[in-house]
Amino acid sequence: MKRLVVVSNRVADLTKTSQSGGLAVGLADSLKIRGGLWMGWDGRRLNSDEPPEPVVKTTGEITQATLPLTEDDYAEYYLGFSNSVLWPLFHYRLDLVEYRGTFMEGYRRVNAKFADALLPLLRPDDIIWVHDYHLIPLAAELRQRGCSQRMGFFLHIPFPPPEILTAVPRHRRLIEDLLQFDLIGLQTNTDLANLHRYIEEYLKEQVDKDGTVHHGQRKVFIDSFPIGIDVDAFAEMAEEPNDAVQIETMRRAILGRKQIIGVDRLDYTKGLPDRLKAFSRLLELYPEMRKSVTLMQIATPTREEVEAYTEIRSELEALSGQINGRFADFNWTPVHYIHGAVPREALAALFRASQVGFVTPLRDGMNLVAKEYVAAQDPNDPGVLVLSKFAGAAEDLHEALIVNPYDVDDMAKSLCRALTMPLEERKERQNALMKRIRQHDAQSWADSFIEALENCPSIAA
Ligand code: ADQ
Repeated sequence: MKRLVVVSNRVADLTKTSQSGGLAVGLADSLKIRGGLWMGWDGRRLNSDEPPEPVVKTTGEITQATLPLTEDDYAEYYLGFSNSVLWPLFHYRLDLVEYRGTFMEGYRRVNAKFADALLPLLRPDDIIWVHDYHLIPLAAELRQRGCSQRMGFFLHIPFPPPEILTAVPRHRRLIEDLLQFDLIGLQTNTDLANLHRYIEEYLKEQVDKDGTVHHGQRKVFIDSFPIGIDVDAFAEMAEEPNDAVQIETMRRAILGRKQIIGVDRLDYTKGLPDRLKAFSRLLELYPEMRKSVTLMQIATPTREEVEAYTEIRSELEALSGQINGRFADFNWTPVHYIHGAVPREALAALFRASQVGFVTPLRDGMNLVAKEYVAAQDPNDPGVLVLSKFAGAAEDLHEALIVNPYDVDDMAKSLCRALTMPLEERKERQNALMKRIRQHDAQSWADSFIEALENCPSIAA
């Protein structure tokens, strides 16, 4: 069995997979079984320009190699090209792209650094799995240094239509670099169609029916691998009594109130302002709902140094203040807004205690919160998932109430339908959704990607 080498911007703590998302959960077992190396940035920012020495630490079968970035790397590669160019652009938000020439240089420089640091740690028959938009040029950098190992790439975020992608300066080089991988994995069929179209229309190369691209002398295989969660682990967590959540749930039950829950990183792609507006519209359109429902929105701050992120924070705080100012009375606060992270155990219990999971990204690669909400439900009295049609998860989770996250009235009406849905219909939808999230869980995601990577024709062949 070949050793698995994983490279991503940050390295997850594999001793705490219960605290982590789909990536760490999916990879932990594969790394343990095959033995593995995981490399990424250690989160430090140094002033020096000296080539960074990776810190290598082995625990059991798994070795972690982490390296620091310089302040310039952080500004140009991380905040710059990755999060002010690729992130907004790949989420179809051309209006939020902030491009500077130095960003591209920094992006390439850090990918070259990663390649230099990884090279001495590689063995000839390793298989290498690279994650996400920060590291698109990594295979090209490694190939330039003589690596012929099999390399796969998985994009966690959407792949945009070519009309949007071509707004990135030097987009052709970016995609040609991407095609230095042997296997490219995307979340959904929509992403797949977008990449196929770019290859056919802009590179004038053919994509075979089975997803193979003949790029020069090389064969590159492209497919979708929808990521999932560890369903049983999350469901078990949700069943565990969580004191703080239980007390609050009992209090609501006595008052006959229902709860709608939203949980997200505080990101402009998650559709948070319109989500709050939809809740406000619900209270306007259906006055009988007043005092009988609350919206709990938990939002964890991220990337606060990027300007677009500070704006979303102020906008949300203002909106929740306005809704509460307009509708609250002395014993009912309609919006409960929590700015911060919540432990996963509490999150699972909160999902179970909420009658509606409200997940309305404007665009999302997959969205694991939608799947976590489903996994957490009580099968005898399940809640209802209201899900944006622009989340990757909507391609599969048909039994959710699918909404347009730009249409506040549509969302308000779906909220009302979810809150009043009869038990039988809720159970039927929940059953079907559970089957779907089990079919594409974290482990099957990792296994199917690794199997496809192992089956790629090797470069030497
Ligand atoms: P994210 O954009 O981070 O991931 P998502 O898939 O929803 O989005 O995963 C977020 C994870 O963080 C979930 O496990 C969630 O429970 C947790 N989380 C979010 N807010 C939290 C909070 N306030 N407190 C505690 N935990 C919180 C990217 C892509 C997604 C893709 C994933 C995986 O943007 O589209 O689904 O990678 O590929």
